[in-house]
Parts: sequence; C-alpha cells; structure tokens
Amino acid sequence: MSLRPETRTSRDLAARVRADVVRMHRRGSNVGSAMSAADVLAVLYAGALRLPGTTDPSRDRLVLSKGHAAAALYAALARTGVIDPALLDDFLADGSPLTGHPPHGTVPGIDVATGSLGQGLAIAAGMAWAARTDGRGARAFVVLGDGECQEGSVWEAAALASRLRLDNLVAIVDANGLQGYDRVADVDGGLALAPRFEAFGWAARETDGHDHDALRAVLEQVPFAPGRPSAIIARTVKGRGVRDMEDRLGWHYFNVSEADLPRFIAEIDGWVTPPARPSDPSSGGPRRRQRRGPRARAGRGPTGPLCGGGEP
Ligand SMILES: Cc1ncc(C[n+]2csc(CCOP(=O)(O)OP(=O)(O)O)c2C)c(N)n1
Ligand SMILES: [Mg+2]
Repeated sequence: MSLRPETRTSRDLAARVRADVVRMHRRGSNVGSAMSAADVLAVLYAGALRLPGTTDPSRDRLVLSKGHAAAALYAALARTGVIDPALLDDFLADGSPLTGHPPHGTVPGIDVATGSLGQGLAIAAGMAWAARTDGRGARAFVVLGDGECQEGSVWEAAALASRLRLDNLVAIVDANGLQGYDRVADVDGGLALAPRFEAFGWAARETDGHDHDALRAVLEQVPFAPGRPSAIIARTVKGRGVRDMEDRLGWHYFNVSEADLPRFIAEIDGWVTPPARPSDPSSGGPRRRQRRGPRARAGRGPTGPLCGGGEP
C-alpha cells in the first residue's frame, strides 16, 4: 500500500475521501455516515494499519461493520493505491463492483462483505482468533456504528472476544450520536459505550474521532491491556465536513444534488483543520449539538431530490 501523492498525510487523505464521498453520493444515501467515519478510516489507512490492501497473510484486517459507509472505504482504498480511483465514478451504477455495501471477493482490499448491522464484530473476532492461531501477528480492526451497538449480536461477540482474550482485536465505534431515525440516546437510553465494553471484559478508551493526532495516539496504545480486546469510542459528528450536513438526521438519507455539489466540494477543499462552529458551546473540538425539540431534526434538505438509491 502506498499513499498516492495527493494524500501525503492522513488529513490529506481524509479530505480526499470526503470529496469523493460527496461526489459519489449523487447516487444513493448514507453520505452522513461515510463523512462521519472519514477521519477514522484515513488514520487507519494512512499508517495505523499494517499492510492494508495487500494479500499478505500477516496484514491487519479491517471490517467495516457499518457497511452503509462503504463509499468512505472505497475512497480510502482508491486514494491509497489499492483500487483504481476511476471506479469511484461508477459507485452504485449497474455492473459496478462498488455496491452500496462492501462486497466480498470483487474489490481488492475488502476481506468480508458487510451491511447487515451487528455482524462485523463477530467476524473480526473470528479473524483475530485465526490470526492468533496461525501466529502471524495480524490484528483485526472493526468499525461499528453507535446505533449498530443496539444489536444483541454485538454483545454476544464482545463476550466471546473477551472470553478468548483476543487482545489483537480492536473495535472502533463511530459514535456520532445519530442512527437511522433518531438520536442514539433516545433509542438506547443513553447507556455509555465505554463502560459497556469494560463490563464485557474489554479495555476501552474514548477519543475525538476527528482529531488525527488523538486517534493515532490511541491506536498506538492498543492493546490497552494484555489479554483484553480494545474498544475505541470515537466521538464524531455525522456529516462532518459539510456544515449543512453536520448532525442532521436527514443526511442519513438524502443524496447530493448537482446544485449543491460545487459548494460542498469547495467547503471540503478549504479544510485544513476543522473549524469549530460558532454555535458550538465549546471550541475545544467537534461535538454534536444538543437535541432540539421532541425528536432529532431532519435538518435542511438538499436542493435536489431525496435519495434515489441505497437503503435505509
Ligand atoms: C440488521 C440491520 N438492520 C437495519 C439496517 C438498516 N440501517 C442501515 S444504517 C442504519 C442506522 C445505523 O446507525 P449507526 O449504526 O449509528 O450508523 P451511522 O449511520 O450513524 O454511522 C440502519 C438501521 C441494516 N443495515 N442492518
Ligand atoms: Mg450513528
């Protein structure tokens, strides 16, 4: 794997990924989910993962359990030289290998098909177990959604991973506080994720999921405790990178209109360090706004039609 010249740093890579993601979502939904995970994936693919995109048996594995953010994964693979960037233009087109959820066997660098939420942690646990058995030193990373963590299968897998003492397993939760139809806290009652993982025998840390230095620092510390799987709760903002999308429930579903595209791309291209929004109560970093009203708001929609592809 080599970073392409335009992506010398993880920040460059994240900006490329976001621009690709926005372009790709002229078709299909889930743009906010992909933008949310862009920094986590950029830090992983810009150096934290060992030998990603290769077929080396000792490579670290990456499972995108929140498979609906596939566009961000495809963009990361394209901008790190694993797949042809031209493929991104055909995202979701008939016959394209870049389907709405990561496929198995047709796209280099993707080890497992995902998209049915709640399955990725168990798969990654199996990979970690296999890696330990074959003694090659590979680690398994899995990126989950915070809404996804309501799936009981996540906690079955968490218990098993702890029982097997899989300290080569790392779960990263993209904790953006939104799921498909509401705020996560309004659905799960606001149970904190880090203590939940700890209760299942994991070692857990929280970090800002858009701060590359913080992400790198925490990733360098895995495993956090010998004999325990590691959980990283990455606090993120859904739609991060385009203010109209940030923390807006509707952008789980909207696609990007041709009319909005240039403005969105310009905003992403202008980014060096994500600025705090004036309305943020703290200027210390990205944080979602407080919930307003009885339900999470859908937010300002696109100027074009609602999503025409993908799925909820
Ligand atoms: C088993 C299953 N149920 C429902 C869905 C439909 N679905 C796709 S994304 C989504 C919301 C996921 O929210 P979260 O895990 O918080 O991810 P985010 O989009 O916020 O990153 C749902 C319910 C699915 N893909 N799989
Ligand atoms: Mg979420």
